[in-house]
Amino acid sequence: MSKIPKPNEPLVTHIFTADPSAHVFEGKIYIYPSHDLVHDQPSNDNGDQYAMEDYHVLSLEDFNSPCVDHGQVLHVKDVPWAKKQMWAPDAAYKNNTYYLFFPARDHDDIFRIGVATSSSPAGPFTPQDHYIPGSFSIDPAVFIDEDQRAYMYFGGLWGGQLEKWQTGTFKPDAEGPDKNEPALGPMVAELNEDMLTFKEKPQEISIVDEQGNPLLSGDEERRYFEGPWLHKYNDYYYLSYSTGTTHYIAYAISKNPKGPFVYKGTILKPVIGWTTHHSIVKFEGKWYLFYHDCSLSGGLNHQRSVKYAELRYNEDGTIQTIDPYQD
Ligand code: FUB
Repeated sequence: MSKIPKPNEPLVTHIFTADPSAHVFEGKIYIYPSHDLVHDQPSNDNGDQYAMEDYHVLSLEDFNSPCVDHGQVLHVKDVPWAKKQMWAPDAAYKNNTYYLFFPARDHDDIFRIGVATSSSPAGPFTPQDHYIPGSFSIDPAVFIDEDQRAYMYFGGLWGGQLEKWQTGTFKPDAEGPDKNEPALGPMVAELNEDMLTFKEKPQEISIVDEQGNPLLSGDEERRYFEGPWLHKYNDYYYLSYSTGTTHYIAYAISKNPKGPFVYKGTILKPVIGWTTHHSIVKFEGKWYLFYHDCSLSGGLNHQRSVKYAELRYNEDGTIQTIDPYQD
């Protein structure tokens, strides 16, 4: 049990947590983060420093209550197909079941996305024997629309291997598009009713500017890098994501859950640390951003802490940019 977390302060301080996916389940806020470990792995663009092995679930009764750590809910040693690097997870509820979606490297060192199930939002979760057939790369985010159709958004560059799948098969030496070519977008696939398999082949999402031109690979302030999240506000789908090398959480909107999405702006300014990763959730009539930074660890990129801030919309549906060190 920790003290009552204030905005822009770590939700918990007894462990390092990152990549928060927040949802309201059973009237409470449940947060599904990565669990960062203290270790001496080398730091590189391949992400070897993110050597996570398990997941914990956190919850908040509301924003006036301490954050509860429900303990370890899944470990890599219990996932038959996974070898290492339990990266950013997400969760969803359907069929009277809670689903935990998570990426990890398989025994060939290729990132795949798996599923584990539970009867409780707090876990523990029982993994499927195999990863989702046809899944690849990292950072699953599952959105269930008002019509109950479920979509998985996923994909991340560099350590997340997205650029290695441009031909539809894994090419270990493939690089991203040239600076003047359209940037790679995140992937989306509708899930079957069972929530364990894709209903269709994943397709790439296009993110365009106000003129309808695709964002270019060299447009690092705006183009997609990793960490997609999807929420709906006033009948628009909002796709938000990390720009990676420029460290923003940016967003784009569409009338269709598969896009194309029109770039709109920045939700979160750069945080302390290299990665930035977020989720957006509505609770008791207000909207909240969950994110992480490395302030507690003194800037160690692989030791991050989950925080929250209130998120506000303007009248025209645009989102006010959050400065996590000033608001
Ligand atoms: O936590 C490992 C990776 O770092 C995540 O999958 C990315 O989104 C980035 O936050």
